[in-house]
Amino acid sequence: MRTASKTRKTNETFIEVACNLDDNKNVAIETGVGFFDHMLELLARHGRFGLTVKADGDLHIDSHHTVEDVGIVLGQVLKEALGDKKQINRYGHAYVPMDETLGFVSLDISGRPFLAFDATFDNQKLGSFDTELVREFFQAFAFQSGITLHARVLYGINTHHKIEALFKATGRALSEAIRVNPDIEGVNSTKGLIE
Ligand SMILES: [Mn+2]
Repeated sequence: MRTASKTRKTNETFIEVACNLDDNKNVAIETGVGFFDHMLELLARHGRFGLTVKADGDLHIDSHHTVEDVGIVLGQVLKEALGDKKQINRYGHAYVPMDETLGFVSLDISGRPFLAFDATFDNQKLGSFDTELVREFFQAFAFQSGITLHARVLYGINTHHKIEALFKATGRALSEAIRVNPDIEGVNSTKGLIE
């Protein structure tokens, strides 16, 4: 089983993340930020991997440190669980419609972190979640996991729909990319190594 877990403590947050890429039964998210819990649960469910996240952050300030630090630790845990990346598809892509909104994500588990992010949100807050943190989360996640991540809202109106479409699309793209494919010999790169 491809599993990993990590605990990270700073003066701003205490984060515990565990994932299991080969068993999706256990998904439990508790960050203290309701909308963010909703998004992480969608990410795991559509990614078809097990994920537990516990975060105790400085929410009396705002949700910034908590959301960013969960992105950091989640990226690190995913990278560790993927191990030598042998036989994984490596690439994943997904369009996700959400009523009037259409989201798109294309990613490569490349070892070359990059974020291309193209989305704007009219609503600055959803509950206690600041919508500008969506980009911060994806940035932290892509850079710590070593994933080349392109995320875009093609069109839409409702902020909740737009963000939800991006998280679902990321989950679905990850589900494809992390999947072991018996047709692939070794690492899916002519280089023979993905770091
Ligand atoms: Mn929703």
